[in-house]
Amino acid sequence: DFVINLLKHQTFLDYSYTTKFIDTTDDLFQFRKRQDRATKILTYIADITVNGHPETAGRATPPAGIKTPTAPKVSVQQPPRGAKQILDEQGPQAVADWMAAEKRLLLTDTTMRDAHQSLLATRMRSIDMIRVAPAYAHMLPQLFSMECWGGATFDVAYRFLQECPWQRLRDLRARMPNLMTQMLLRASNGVGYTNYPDNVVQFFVKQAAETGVDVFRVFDSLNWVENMRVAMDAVLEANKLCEGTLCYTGDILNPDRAKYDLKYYVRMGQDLKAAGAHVLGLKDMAGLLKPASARVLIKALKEDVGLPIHFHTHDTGGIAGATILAAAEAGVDAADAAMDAFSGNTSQPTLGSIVEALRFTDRDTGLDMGAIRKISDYWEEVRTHYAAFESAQQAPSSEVYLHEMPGGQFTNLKAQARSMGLEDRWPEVARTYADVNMMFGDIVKVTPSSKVVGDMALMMVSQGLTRADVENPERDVSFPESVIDMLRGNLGQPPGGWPEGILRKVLKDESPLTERPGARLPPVDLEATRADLSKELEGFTVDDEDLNGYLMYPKVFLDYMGRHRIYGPVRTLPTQTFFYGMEPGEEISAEIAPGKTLEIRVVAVGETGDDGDVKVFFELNGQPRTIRVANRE
Ligand code: BTN
Ligand code: 3PY
Ligand code: ZN
Repeated sequence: DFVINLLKHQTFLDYSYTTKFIDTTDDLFQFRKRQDRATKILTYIADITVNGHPETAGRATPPAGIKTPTAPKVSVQQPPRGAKQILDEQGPQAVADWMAAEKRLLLTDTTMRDAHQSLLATRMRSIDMIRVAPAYAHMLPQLFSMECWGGATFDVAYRFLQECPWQRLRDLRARMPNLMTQMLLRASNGVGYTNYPDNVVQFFVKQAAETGVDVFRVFDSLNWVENMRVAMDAVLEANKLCEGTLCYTGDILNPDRAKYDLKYYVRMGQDLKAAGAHVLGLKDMAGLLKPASARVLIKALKEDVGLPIHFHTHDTGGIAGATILAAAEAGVDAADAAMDAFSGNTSQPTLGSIVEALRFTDRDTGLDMGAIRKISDYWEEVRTHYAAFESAQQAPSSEVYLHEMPGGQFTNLKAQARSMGLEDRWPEVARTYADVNMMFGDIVKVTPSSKVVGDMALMMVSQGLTRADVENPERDVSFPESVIDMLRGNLGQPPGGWPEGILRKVLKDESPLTERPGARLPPVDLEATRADLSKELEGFTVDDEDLNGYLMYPKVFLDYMGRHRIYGPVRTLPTQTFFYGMEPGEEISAEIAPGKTLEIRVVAVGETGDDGDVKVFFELNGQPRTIRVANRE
């Protein structure tokens, strides 16, 4: 019946459909009421109400009676002009020139990407971002950019939040027409954990630019500029702002860490400039850059590279705010901060306090403190909904200077350690992480190289192995797959190459790759892949966004699509409903399409029948509806 409905549909006959067509065209499903979007969503709510959400089971719960957060109201007028207009009207070089000419310290708000990645294991849902996006556009038009995409948010959206990351980007883009959107791109690793063929990286960047990314922060997890060119060229090709980024590790003032000294960073900055970067990103993913080092580094980079500099750090050690102020004094052009309620610890330093600290100075940001407080109040309400994912440190910790873990990895590694029963041995994990870094020759640790170091550290702690045990040629060690892959050269080359001892121990006689992995990977036949995927999805029309999702994460994407067919657009549910279902008597609304809002009330939840099913009694827009779901408890 579905196929007949589809073949007869005018939009289908006109060839004017996209992948979203089936999803947004209810009359295709009229043959079986069970499959319309409203029923799918009720099925989801019923399932979660009866069985709970697997991701929140056994975790801390939000306060009882928690309500949907309300964002500050904004006018219906157009928001004021912002940096986005410079980009659109004059191009990316004009944005860089404007940055360099600005006296103010420009700020990027990271709340929608790095802050929740670093505090809540990346679990923030789109609806909580979309609701406040117009407030940013109207109340904080002086922001440099909104970091709201990329990094871990891409796969977590599909994998755990049952939503399409592309749709998130489109929705945010539309609501912040004056602000530049920013993403974090792991160069040849895309938004994944391994190198992709060049044409996959190019296709991804093109699509991200088309769907709505303005600023691309491009970095390589081993600081290998050679491995960044394909991604950077694709950004330049798309006429978007290319932030070629160096990752900071060690301490330039420490003579014992001479591998990453001032000369090293200046040289890398010059290489990134030569590779076409409009802006130099300085990415301190672990929060290791101290105020005194920042003064020296920023000054040298400004003088010897000459690009505007955009500084990113984490407050894991508790003094990152001081580093931003030192960087501002040394002339850094832009810096990242998180809205107050999502700041501090493994996240970025506190936006409002940076703004306040610079008021009445020559780096005054020009941002409105009242607006910041209102928006932060909204985020505070949002955060309470994610109690289940609060896993980060309770207080800042100088331990970060020992382990050098990126803020975005910290929460994940702790969760991994917990799931392996190693939570009590966290200090040992941290020390071992530092040992593994040295065993690999002191490398930059950032996704995905940081994950490899973490995998190795957890394996060693769980098996009681020391660095000396692992390096002992007499001793048989079975290495994690990710370690073997990295030493094979599949993530690229670290400065100075891999230490010979560990290389031989891991690879034995195998010879490693020393050229760029992408140069070896054959291009993917995009159209053949699209056709195969469409077949796998029973004729579903696969658009470029979906194809990109599949190319990055084939299995994750297919699982998402499978669930999507059963549960529908669950991204439109309030967060408390998505994670906890509904109570009898509770009422919510969900806008499943522009202007199409479902009013959903749960009347009662029945007992489990002999067949193991539970009936959940709803009112949908005032009409009674009963949904049966299996009790899987
Ligand atoms: C997951 O698969 O763990 C993440 C997304 C959860 C999707 C929903 S939750 C209700 C239903 N039951 C499941 O086990 N998965 C789906
Ligand atoms: C990511 O790649 O997701 C990061 O946040 C690295 O710092
Ligand atoms: Zn970060």
